[in-house]
Amino acid sequence: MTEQAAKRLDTEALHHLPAYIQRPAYDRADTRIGIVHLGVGAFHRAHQAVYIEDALALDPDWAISGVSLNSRDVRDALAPQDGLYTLALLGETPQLRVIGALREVLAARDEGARVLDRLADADVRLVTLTITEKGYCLSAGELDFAHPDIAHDVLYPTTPVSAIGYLVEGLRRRKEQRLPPFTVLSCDNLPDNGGKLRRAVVAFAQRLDHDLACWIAENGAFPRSMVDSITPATDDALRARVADELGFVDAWPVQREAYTQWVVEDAFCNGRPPLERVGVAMSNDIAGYDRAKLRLLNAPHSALAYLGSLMGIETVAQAMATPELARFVERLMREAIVPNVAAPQGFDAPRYVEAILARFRNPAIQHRLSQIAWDGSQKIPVRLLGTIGDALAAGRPIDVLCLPVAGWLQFVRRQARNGVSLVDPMNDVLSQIGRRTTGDATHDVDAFLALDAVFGSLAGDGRFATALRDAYAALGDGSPEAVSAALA
Ligand code: CS2
Repeated sequence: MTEQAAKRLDTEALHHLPAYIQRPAYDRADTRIGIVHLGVGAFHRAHQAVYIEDALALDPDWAISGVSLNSRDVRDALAPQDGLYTLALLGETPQLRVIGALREVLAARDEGARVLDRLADADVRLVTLTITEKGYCLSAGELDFAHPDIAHDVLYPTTPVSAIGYLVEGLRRRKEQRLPPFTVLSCDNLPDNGGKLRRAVVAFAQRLDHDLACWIAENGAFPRSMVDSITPATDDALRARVADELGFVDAWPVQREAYTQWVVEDAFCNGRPPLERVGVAMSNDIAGYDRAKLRLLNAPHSALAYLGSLMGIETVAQAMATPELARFVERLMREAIVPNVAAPQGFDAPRYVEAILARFRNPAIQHRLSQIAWDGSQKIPVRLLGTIGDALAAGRPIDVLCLPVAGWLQFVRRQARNGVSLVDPMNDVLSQIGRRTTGDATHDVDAFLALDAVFGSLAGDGRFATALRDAYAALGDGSPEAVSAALA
């Protein structure tokens, strides 16, 4: 590493980067913060912020104030870097690019008042979110008023902790100041993400102030969107490579595959960045896209995560190089999921499946199965159970679809019995059930099926319970040999 490598990436460093490193093509000082982003994690920084980076070269009004709702890590890493960070595009010829779209990074736990000031700032016209499934505090698709964060925010609405609480307090202040609302754009992997967010925000506002709820419902906008790009977590190898190439230390670079897609419903209430000029597909009907992506990419991803982890495999590419697992996931997609995806017009399912499989196989991407395995209680319902419900309603078979669900149960069982806690908001109850499993399919599956927040009404469907017990039994003791035999 050169002598310079000890120095941090920052505004000054931009003048000293190797010429081939792409950097902001606009003057950051001339930009204005027009977007507040809640959940400024790696996915946002590798995806939406990169589109906005391109948009800023066309219109300086849309720089981002990035907010972490829970942790301080991103703020602490990026504040000394003036919000600058490096994006590594993984492909045959890896490329680095320094992104300048984040003009400010706030940690809400310390700087809640500043976050609210931003939300009430007339220049801010768009709030985007990547807070993951659990950040919405939903139960059966509706806002869960029993969730501790929501219960807190109902009591103390001017000092919120949840994303919903921040949005509603920001909107309340705007109404009071006679400012128009901002558009609220969900960028999370949830079906009908904008619709769910609208209902949650309006329901919360309704608890506080009927007029505010009406004002939001009439004047606000909550477009739906579909986001897609595989973004493995940052690791030390990436940090080292970035320092080496840049000649400056970046405390938190991000990486993603070269492929990226963002489909956004064109329904904004207060202007928008020139998204259609930077590769975003603007559409008036995105319902089909988000379902196709969740069912055909995220569901197989979860299948690989749980079945692959049980087999002792570490990454998606390794899982795809394991013949019985690769064969199973292809079958899952082509035979079991495609018939249950009501495709958007012009959608070519076989081509979509082929492209996803090629992305999964990409050996340049070290995407850890353990990362995808997080938050199973939030992911399984939206990725797999909807498909199972549709298949049952149409009288189609569900045995193949139940195998990854059973894989998740076996994974929970294994972690609990090994004393390893899950990265999952339902860790306590899941681990408790996991510890009490006996290996008997009926006993174990029925204990899990009692989790209403996960299985909902599907638990009462005898066909589902039977198929899930069979799949669980087929995975035997969940050992690599047993799983491998079940897939063969
Ligand atoms: C993955 C997604 O971690 C996960 O659960 O399935 O993050 C996936 O990589 C992205 O949705 C791809 O767009």
